[in-house]
Amino acid sequence: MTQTVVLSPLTRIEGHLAIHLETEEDSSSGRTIVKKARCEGEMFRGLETILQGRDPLDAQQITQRICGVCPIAHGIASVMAQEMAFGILPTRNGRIAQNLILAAEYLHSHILHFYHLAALDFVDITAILKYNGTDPTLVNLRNWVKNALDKNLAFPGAPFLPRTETDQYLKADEANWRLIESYAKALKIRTLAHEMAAVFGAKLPHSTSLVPTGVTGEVTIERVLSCKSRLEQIKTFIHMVYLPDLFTAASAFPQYWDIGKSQGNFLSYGVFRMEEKTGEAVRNFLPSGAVIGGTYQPLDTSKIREFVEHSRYSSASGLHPWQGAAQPAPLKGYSWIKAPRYDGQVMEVGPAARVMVLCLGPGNPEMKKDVQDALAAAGVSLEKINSVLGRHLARGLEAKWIADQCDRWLDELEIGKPAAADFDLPEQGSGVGLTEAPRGALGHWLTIQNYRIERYQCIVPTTWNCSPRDDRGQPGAVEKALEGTVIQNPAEPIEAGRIVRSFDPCIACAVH
Ligand code: NFE
Repeated sequence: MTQTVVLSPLTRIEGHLAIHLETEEDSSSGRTIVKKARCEGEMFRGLETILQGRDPLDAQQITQRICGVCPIAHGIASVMAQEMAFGILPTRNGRIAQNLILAAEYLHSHILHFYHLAALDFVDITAILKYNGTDPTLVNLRNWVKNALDKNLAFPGAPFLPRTETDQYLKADEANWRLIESYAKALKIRTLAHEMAAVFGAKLPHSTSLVPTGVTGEVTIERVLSCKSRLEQIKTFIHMVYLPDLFTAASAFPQYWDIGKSQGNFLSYGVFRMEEKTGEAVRNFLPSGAVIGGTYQPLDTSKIREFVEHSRYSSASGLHPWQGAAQPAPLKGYSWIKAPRYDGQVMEVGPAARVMVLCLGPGNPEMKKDVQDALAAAGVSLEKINSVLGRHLARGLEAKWIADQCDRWLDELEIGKPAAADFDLPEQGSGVGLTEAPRGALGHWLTIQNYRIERYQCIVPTTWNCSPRDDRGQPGAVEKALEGTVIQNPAEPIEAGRIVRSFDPCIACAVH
C-alpha cells in the first residue's frame, strides 16, 4: 500500500518548509518505508531584486536581513564581494574582528540548534512537569510545557510539540533530566554568544559595524577583555556540557549513525580568513574544497550552476551565479528554493561537509585527530559523518575548535591600531564573497555599474541542502537523506523530523 505522509509546516526549523513523503508498506516485514521525498520551500522573498540599483555599501546591511540566525555570515560574504569589486583588502585587525563576530554567531547557532531545535526529538521534555525546584528558567520552562500540553499547541506557539509516543525518547531518567537542565543553561549561553558578537559587531542580530576592510569600532583593551570573559563561559559550556550531552544522545540512539544519508558529496568554501586576502584562494581556518565520490578536490566555483526546472522561477535554468536571475513563477515547480549543483552533482553543505573536507583535504592534523578520536569513541568510521548523528557530532566538534581559536584571535588583535581603512567606490566592478555560514557554503556575487548594484546573486547553504529536484531529476540532499527511511508510525513520522532537522534548515535563507 502506498501512502503520502506530509509534515507541514515542519516545526523547530527556521521558515516555512513542507516535507512530502511517498511511502510504501514492505510486503514481507509490514514496515512503512519512504520511497520518495519532496522538500518544498513555501515562501518567496526577493532580496536580490531589492538590491538592484542601490549603493553597493547598502549590500551588507540589506543582505543581513536575509536572516536573523546567520546575518553576520551574509554581512561578511557581502563585504568580501565588495572588497574584490573595489580592489581593496581587509586590515589585519578588521579581518580578526570579523572572524570573532562570525565565530560568536557560529557558537550561538550551533548551541541553538542542538538544544532548542533538535534535542526535543530525543529528550522527553515532559519530565520537566515534575520539577518542584526554584530555578527561574526551569520554572518558566515547566510552565511553558504545561501550557503547551494543556492546550495542545502543536502549532503555532509551542516548540515542545508535536510529541510522539511512537518512538522512545531518552530512557534513562538521569540523562534525560541532565539534557533538560542543559536546555535551560543553553539559553543563557546563547545570550553570552550574542553579547560577545556585539562587542565588535555593535549590535545583534544585524550588525551595524561590518564594512569592507573590517569593522567600524576601535580595538581597545576593554573590548578584548569583554569578549574574553564571555568566551571563557561559552568554552566551559561547550567542553563540560554540550560535548558530553552530544555523546549521551549518540549512545542512546546509535541507529542514527545509519539513518539520514545524503548522496555523500560535500562542499565547503572555507571560512575564517587567516590572511589579509579575499577571493577563492584565501587561506582559511576551516578549509575549502569539494569531496566527490570520497575524493577531495580543490574548490572551483566555475563549476556551480543553479537549476530551476522544479522551482518556481521562469528565469533560464543552469545559470552560473554571475548570470543568475530569480524571476518568480508561482504556478511552476514545487518549491521556491532553486537547485544549485557543483559539476552537475548534488552537494551537501554544512558542518558535516566542513569536517569531510577537512579530513579528506588539507585539514589541520590536530582537528583530524579530534574527529578520529570522537568517531572511535562511538565505534564508527569517517563515512558515518554522513548521517543524523554525524551532522550533530560535526557541529559539536566545530564549536569546540572555533571557541578555542577565538582566544588566539583575541591575543592577535593589535590594541589601538585601525580596524578598517579608507577606500573609493569604483564606477564599475565585480566581486564574489565566499564564506561559510553555520549551515554551510555561502556565496554572494556582485556586479556594479555607474556606482550602483547592477546584479546581486546569493547561493545560500539551505538552497544546497533543501533543493528540489534538478533538471536531470536528481533529488536534493535532504530529499535523498529521507529515501529508504523506515517510519514506525506514519501518523507520527518522528524519524523524518530527526533527519531533516539534522541539516538545521533555514528557509528564509534558502529562498532569500
Ligand atoms: Ni538563515 Fe543561514 C546559515 C546562511 S542557512 S541560517 O547558517 O547563509 O541557508
